Amino acid sequence: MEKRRNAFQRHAGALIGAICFCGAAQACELPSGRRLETERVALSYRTEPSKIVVGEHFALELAVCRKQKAEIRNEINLDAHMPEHRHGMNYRPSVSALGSGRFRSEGWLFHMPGRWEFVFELGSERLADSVLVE
Ligand SMILES: [Cu+2]
Repeated sequence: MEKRRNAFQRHAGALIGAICFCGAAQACELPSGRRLETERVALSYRTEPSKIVVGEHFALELAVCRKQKAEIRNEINLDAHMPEHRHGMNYRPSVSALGSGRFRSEGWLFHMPGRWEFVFELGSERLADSVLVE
């Protein structure tokens, strides 16, 4: 565990191990929010408050579901960065698993206006979503 934490230290992200994303692979019913998917997983997320304000903390509600039976390592890593500026956040959000593929992540803060990209890594699956913060 300690070793793994070190491997992720360069990311200003949140990592949590040993999580079951969902029970069986099934039709992915997810709560409303922004929906992202790959061939193997789908997720929806929303921020709290829904409008991200520069320099103010926000939280993230995330729901994840497997579309296939494929093995997915039970790890989740959440991060955000500004691709044009090549920097990430100055804060490291925490993640807690709420069960049934639901997660709550707190401690997010975008310190500059512009284009930010959320990056959600679920095992080897990587999903990204771009948002404009004014
Ligand atoms: Cu920037």
